[in-house]
Amino acid sequence: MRVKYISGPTFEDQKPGTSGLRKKVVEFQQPGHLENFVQAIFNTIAPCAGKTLVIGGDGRFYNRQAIQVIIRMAAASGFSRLLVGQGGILSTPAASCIIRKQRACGGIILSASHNPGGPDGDFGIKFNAENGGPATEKLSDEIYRQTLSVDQYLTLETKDMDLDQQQLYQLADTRVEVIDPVADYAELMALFDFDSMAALLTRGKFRMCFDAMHAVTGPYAREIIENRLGAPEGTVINGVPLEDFGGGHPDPNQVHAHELVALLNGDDPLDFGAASDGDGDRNMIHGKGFYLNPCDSLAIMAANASLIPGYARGLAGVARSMPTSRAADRVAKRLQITSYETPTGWKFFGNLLDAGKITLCGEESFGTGSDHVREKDGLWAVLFWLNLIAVKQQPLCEIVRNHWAEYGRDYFTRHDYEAVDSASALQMIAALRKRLADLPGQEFAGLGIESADDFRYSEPVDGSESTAQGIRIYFDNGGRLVLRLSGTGTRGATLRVYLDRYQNDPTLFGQEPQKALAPLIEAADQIAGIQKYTGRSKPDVIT
Ligand code: VG1
Ligand code: CO
Repeated sequence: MRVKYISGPTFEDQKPGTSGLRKKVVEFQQPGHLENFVQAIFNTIAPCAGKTLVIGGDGRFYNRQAIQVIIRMAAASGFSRLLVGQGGILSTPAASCIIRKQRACGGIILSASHNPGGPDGDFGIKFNAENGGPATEKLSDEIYRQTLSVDQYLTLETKDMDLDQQQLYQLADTRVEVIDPVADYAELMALFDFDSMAALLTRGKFRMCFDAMHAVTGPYAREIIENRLGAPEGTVINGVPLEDFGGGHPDPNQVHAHELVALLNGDDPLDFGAASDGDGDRNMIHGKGFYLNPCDSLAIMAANASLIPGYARGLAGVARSMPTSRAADRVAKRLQITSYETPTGWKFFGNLLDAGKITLCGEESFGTGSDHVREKDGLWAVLFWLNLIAVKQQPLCEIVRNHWAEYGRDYFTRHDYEAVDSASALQMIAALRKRLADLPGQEFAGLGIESADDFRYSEPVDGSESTAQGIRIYFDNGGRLVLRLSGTGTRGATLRVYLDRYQNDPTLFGQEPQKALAPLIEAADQIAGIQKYTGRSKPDVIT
């Protein structure tokens, strides 16, 4: 088999965002586009000879074609071993687990996560390093630099492989192993108390549903929740990964996971429901008629971690992304452990986890995880909650209300304005940035501003600096407003407005978050001119 050197066009639009490179499928289908990015990864981590690489994706449209391209290129670059998920499937947390367990030098994960799929939808590619975690800022920058200078890529002339059977192939000097995508991951979940959870799920009283949204988590959830824990067949719905996610949008929030939300709120509501996203790293969790905010979820996990076998020794520390509410900080304080505030994106947790500074971490965007892998992990979060419910013998809403009674409640909401005009969005942020120094002391919608800044982060482990990570405005009522532009969208700009406020008056714990945060929401518009710049009277998605 001969290695071919193919000269391709150069691409200047391959700067990774919050989580890898995401673009419309048609952009990835341009000749040489995918190849350019993959070659840039290989050039960055060269030499490839003797190394193991993990490859898999969320099963969306173009996943299979892309994997064939990557296998050929990886063999041409001389990797000694490729581990490819059967059917091209690997959830993001499972890929992280396999990279670590199989001592790979890293992995290529094909996913645009919660972005819509199909021929007109989005595709994505990200590189995870040998710790199993997303490429750090430094590594991403290096890959980007390489994308600008790749003038040829290496490949082999060979036909497509059958990825649907678990088998071994030899491709030039490379051994290609088509592996069970679920096995290693399912084994890792032994950090939970399966006996108590199985008792909960098979007693017949507790009824739950897991909505895989026709994305990657179906096979994982079926194996663990139905086969290993014994939940009735049918507990996992939309469990077959489809190229177009069944026409749905695999973003587990109250808007897109409406099928699940209905099951938790109807006449005969279930006790527990959860959904995951395209690549299986997010989780949305509901109790009976009760929505669990992801910020609260992280805090409650931290407060109760010692009840879970895998975390019985306690926590080294916790971390949350900056826009996530400060509920977890209150728990950390009481546990006398450090709470870190990082920029948005899982890549900022990797060093802290590797250095043993934190055990749990999370983001408001339905992401929670721990040091068991180096990615956020949707199904892990669901199992964590099932384990808690099983050992506490309390319904989810009671666990949450008891937590508020103990720590107070951090009301939180995020308003997304999607696909707005990029120039206007950038202008809005720039204008606000200019006024930051003048804001303290001013009053908006009856709320006084105490401080305002543009979040910058000094990485405690490698000392790297990340600037302009989101505008933070703190109010005298304990409220906070954060504004930033999304780094995962592919159409125009997406403005994210995060609002949170601490409440310690128990008589006010039962409010609807949009009501509790109404003055802040009004102040946000007055301060930033959201309606004026976006031309929208209300957000597209509220979480
Ligand atoms: C969003 C979320 C962020 C998350 C990222 C990747 O990024 O806000 O918290 O880490 O998606 O999640 P942005 O830049 O659009 O706000 V996933 O599930 O797409 O890998
Ligand atoms: Co995801």
